[in-house]
Amino acid sequence: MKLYDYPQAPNPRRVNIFLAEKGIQVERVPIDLMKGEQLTPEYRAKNPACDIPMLELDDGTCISQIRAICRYFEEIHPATPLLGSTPTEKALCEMWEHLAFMNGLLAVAEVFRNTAKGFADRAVVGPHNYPQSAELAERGRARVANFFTDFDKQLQGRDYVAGDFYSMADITTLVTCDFAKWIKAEIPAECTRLKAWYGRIAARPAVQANS
Ligand SMILES: N[C@@H](CCC(=O)N[C@@H](CS)C(=O)NCC(=O)O)C(=O)O
Repeated sequence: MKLYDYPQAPNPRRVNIFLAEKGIQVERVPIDLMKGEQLTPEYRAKNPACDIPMLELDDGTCISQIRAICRYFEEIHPATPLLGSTPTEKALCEMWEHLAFMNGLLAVAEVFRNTAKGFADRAVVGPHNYPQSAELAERGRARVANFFTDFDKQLQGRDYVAGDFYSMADITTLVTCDFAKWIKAEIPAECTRLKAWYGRIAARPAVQANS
């Protein structure tokens, strides 16, 4: 199988950390987002969502969307579970990973893509072009600030985002905190739980290897 990758970008990094945690090696196919290689007819034919990462299985099946890709790897490599072990853990992991993506990573992206010069008509990832909006960028900043305080609160009395187990929810949250630096947003000093958690997760070898 092949993983279509652009390791500099935040979303592919989520899968790269996930795979490193599990010790899975996969052949990589580089797709240069700066050159627009995700929008070529060849790539579009494999992944109509025109995003990265994307996993192509040996039988030609193409799987995009990180939650789907990680689900696939969790099923074929269940050792070192990263999507939870019990029904409750699985649900909590999915819940908090989704919240980190929706309210964190997409909020940062809302600021970044609506302000960066190179994204003039590419404010939204995907096959369709959308213009930038200064109002969405401003709203995104407010959302990022709330993401930090909401996740700081979630970490009260918990070692990890979804509970007492390390999971994909931590990976997406950590990648979001790092992506926030692209818009010059840092974990606020008063978010002491989030800061302490960040220090522990960032020190993990799988994270260090994908930094
Ligand atoms: N919802 C997607 C997000 C993937 C995504 O947004 N990837 C970005 C890179 S961080 C991308 O492919 N961007 C292409 C573009 O900017 O046109 C997933 O879960 O896989």
